This record gives sequence, structure tokens and C-alpha cells, in this order.
Amino acid sequence: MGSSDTQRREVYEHLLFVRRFEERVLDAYESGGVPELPHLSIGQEAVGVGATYALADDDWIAPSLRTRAPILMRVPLETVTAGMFGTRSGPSSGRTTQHHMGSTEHAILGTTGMVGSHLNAAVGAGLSSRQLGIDRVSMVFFGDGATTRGEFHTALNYAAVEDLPVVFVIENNLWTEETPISEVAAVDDLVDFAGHDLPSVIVDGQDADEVVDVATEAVDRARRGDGPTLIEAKTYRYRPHAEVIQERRPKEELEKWKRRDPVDIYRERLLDHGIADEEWLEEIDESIREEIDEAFAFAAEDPLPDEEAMYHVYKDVEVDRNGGVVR
Ligand SMILES: Cc1ncc(C[n+]2csc(CCOP(=O)(O)OP(=O)(O)O)c2C)c(N)n1
Ligand SMILES: [Mg+2]
Repeated sequence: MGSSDTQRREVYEHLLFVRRFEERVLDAYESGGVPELPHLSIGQEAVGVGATYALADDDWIAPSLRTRAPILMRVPLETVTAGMFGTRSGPSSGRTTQHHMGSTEHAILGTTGMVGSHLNAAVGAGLSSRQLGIDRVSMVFFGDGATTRGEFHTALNYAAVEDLPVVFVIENNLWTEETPISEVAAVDDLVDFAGHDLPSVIVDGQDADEVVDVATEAVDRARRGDGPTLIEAKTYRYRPHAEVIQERRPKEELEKWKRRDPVDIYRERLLDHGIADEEWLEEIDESIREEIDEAFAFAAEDPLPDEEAMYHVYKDVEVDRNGGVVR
């Protein structure tokens, strides 16, 4: 990565922030306090952080259900945290959690519960940039599972035919829920779905510098008007698909990937290159933990949405204000 020491420290801060936030979410979930079911990205942070780092603030991002990094890098922490608790300061004032959230203000396209459904929305954002003559690249993150869906192939094809400014980022964590992607994809490397006319690249998704480099090249290409790129980041999640799902992946596989932890890799690099010292690393960790604690404390006090928030969403609304249960 051809960037300055300051930029590298920034990348590390983002990596650690996402890690600490999700650890805190897991902790809160396990102690019974999060209404939203966590689908954690712990282990995959370098993909979201590195690729988002390559974008300008107003470039569009369409995250997958698991991509937390861009949301945490762009949206105020209190909004995201309140979203998990379904309180009034969350996205849409408590009508939705943060799981599929979008925010026009932060150039984040909301996704839906349907795997792959956001790919064509991201291509549409790229098309609108081109039609309007504005310089806004569109980057879409999705899991390996989405590459078996029709939406992926429609999106790739249309973006390639029209040379749209879109960057496709596959977060290939090798599993689609409890199925190994190798059993359901007709190619070994998912970039092979790109065919001949669409540039594609495989990247080590555990190394944020490498992700920044390939994403920067793809974003530059999109900005020049040379069209889309497909990036396949090989990565792994440390947690089960969602916290209610029993872990069935081989223990040795998980242990192997943990030895290439994205936060550890980056921390060691900063130390080896004299970009940071232990004291700075500890200070950053402490201030991140404090910031997250404050956001959780904020959400704990944040009121539930007004009953009116549920009008035109559910029929015959009844809100139990003590438990916040909507019947
Ligand atoms: C069309 C569709 N089929 C099935 C599901 C249920 N489902 C939710 S997430 C998921 C797995 C997605 O796997 P992948 O795309 O690899 O993303 P990852 O969870 O690994 O990040 C499935 C099957 C769904 N939401 N939508
Ligand atoms: Mg997957």
C-alpha cells in the first residue's frame, strides 16, 4: 500500500473499531440485551475497511447483511447502536434495526433480506452517476452465496456491457450459511464468473493493505469511465452465520484462519515498520472501547419509538411499552 504512516494508522483504527464494536455486540447479545439478531463479521474486517477506505465519502456503498465496516465508518455510532436496540435514534427512528439499514445522507444503499437483491440497486446507482454526469462510484459488497443467484449475473453483465462505474466486492468467507460454497458454485475461484470482458482480481481479504490497493485500482478505473471490476476477497468469519445457528464448520479450518487475523496482521506491521508503538496501540484501544461504551449507554437510555412510528407498517397496532413488543 503506497500510503503514508498517518493513513496506515487510520486503517488500523478502523479495523480495531469494527472488531471492538462487534465484540461488544456479541457480549451484549450473550447477556440477553440485543433485540437484533447479530450476524457478525468478526474476522472479515479488512475487506470492508480496506475497500471503503479506497472510496470518496460520497461514493455509493451497498453493503451486504454482514458488511459492518462501511456502516461504522460512515454512520454515527449512536445511530447504529440505537438501531440494534430498536430505539428512537436508530435508522428510520426505530422502524427498522441497523441490519439492513441505508442512509442517503451517508451514501449507503439499504439492502433487503433477500440475498443478492442489492446488487442491481448498486448497478442502478452507477448508471445514475453516468446518466447525470456526476463522479460517484458505486461499490457493492456481497457474500459468496450471492454469486449463485441470478441477480449477481444480471448485475455483472449489465455493468460490463454499459461500462458502469461499479466495483463488485465478493466477501468470500467460504460458507453460505451452513453450506460450503465449493459445493454449490460451478467455479473454484468466484472471479471466474466474470468471464473475459470484465477485469477481476483475487485478493487476500485478511490483509487490509492489499485490499486498499486492489480497491483503489478498481475505483480509479471506474472513475476514468473504464467500467466495473470484480474483486474476490478470500476471508473467513469467526462466528456462526448468525448467533442462533449452531457451528458446524470444521474446528481446524476456523483455527487456521484465526492464525491470519486481520487486526493482528496489521498491528504487527505497524510495529515492524515503526509506524506505531505499544503505547499508541493501547491508547487507541482504550479510546475506542470508551466511545463504544458511551454509545451503548446512550442506546440504553434512548426511548422506544412513538406508537405513531408503527402506523402504516402494521395493522391493528398494539405496543407494549415495557417490553417494546409489537403485536
Ligand atoms: C434469496 C435468499 N435465499 C436464502 C436466504 C437465507 N439466507 C440469509 S443469509 C444466507 C447466506 C448468505 O451467504 P453468503 O452470501 O455467503 O454471505 P455470508 O452470510 O457468508 O456473509 C442465506 C442462505 C435469503 N435471505 N435470501
Ligand atoms: Mg459466505
